[in-house]
Amino acid sequence: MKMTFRWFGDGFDAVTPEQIRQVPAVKGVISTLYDTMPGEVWETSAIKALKARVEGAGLELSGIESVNIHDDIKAGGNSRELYISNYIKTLERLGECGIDLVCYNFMPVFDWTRSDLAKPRPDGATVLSYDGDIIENMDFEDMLKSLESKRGEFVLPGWEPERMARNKELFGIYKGVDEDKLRENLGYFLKAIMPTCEKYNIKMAIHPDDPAWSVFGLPRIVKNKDDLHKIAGLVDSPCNGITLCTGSLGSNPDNDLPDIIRSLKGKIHFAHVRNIKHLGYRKFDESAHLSEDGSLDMYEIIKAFHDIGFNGPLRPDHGRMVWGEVAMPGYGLYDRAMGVCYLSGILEAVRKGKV
Ligand code: CS2
Ligand code: MN
Repeated sequence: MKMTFRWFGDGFDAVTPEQIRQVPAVKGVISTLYDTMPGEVWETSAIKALKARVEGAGLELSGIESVNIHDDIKAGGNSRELYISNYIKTLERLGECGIDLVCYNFMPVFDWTRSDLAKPRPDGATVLSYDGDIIENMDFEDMLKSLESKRGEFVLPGWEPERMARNKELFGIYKGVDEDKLRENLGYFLKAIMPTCEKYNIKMAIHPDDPAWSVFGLPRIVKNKDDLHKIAGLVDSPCNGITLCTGSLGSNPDNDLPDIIRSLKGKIHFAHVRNIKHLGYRKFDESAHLSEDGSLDMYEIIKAFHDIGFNGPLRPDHGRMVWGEVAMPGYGLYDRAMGVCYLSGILEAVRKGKV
């Protein structure tokens, strides 16, 4: 397992690669070209500049999160061939630059959903939080307004204002797309890109839906063990794999994470490790990474990754906002750095215990 840290790039992230370099154990960053829109072909010069920036700070660019997928590919719209060929061009350029991991998601319209981006906890930290009663009684426009009022100067991943302005049109293209259709469209996309991925040895790692159930009536196909195995079976290629995100899958207490991890031996290319605290049916707060602060057993999770021989990049995922830090919701430096130290401690113990 290689410890990494997500970085959104200069101008988008309050954290710098130089700061990340000082977090013990971190060898690389997971980054993206945050100013590209889904469907766009990435410029080689921009990929090279990103790599040089990261390497200049003494880190490696360990993977891309995310190359986002155009909604026409997900919904199977008329322009999907164009956007698939654009995606392939981006993969070729990434491959030429030596990138071997791409994380993506297949959530229609938007990325992760929360009802609160800064819920105070008793210790004064603020966290991302989800309350199904609030979300289910909101319409999508209210959701956008609430996010807008709390995101500060930061653009949330997967919630680009330019795209969200077209949300009615985006919701429209998913009419008639149920889970089976969405999965079929994912299979179509994966079959088209796999030859390129295999040529450059780029491991594609699909990120689970967050939360692990349907929101705003949209279909979702990356929610549980069964879904993940169906996806692994869509295309038989070593490049078709999973981002195992404990916080996303763990939003549903029925998901037994160590069991899911063990069952996906060889298919996990990337790990997001964070904890959440279940508060009731479809209600949770994000917590510190520490097992006792949340509902997930981080020791058993790290042990499962170790036992299946997982050797890809792992990163802490969302952290709390502590010590007055101002940063992208979920992506401050301090709590994620604490998460790295804690996870590294578990890993050292598991490795030395040789169990
Ligand atoms: C991330 C996701 O912040 C997060 O929850 O794990 O935004 C993830 O980057 C995307 O879903 C992957 O495309
Ligand atoms: Mn994640």
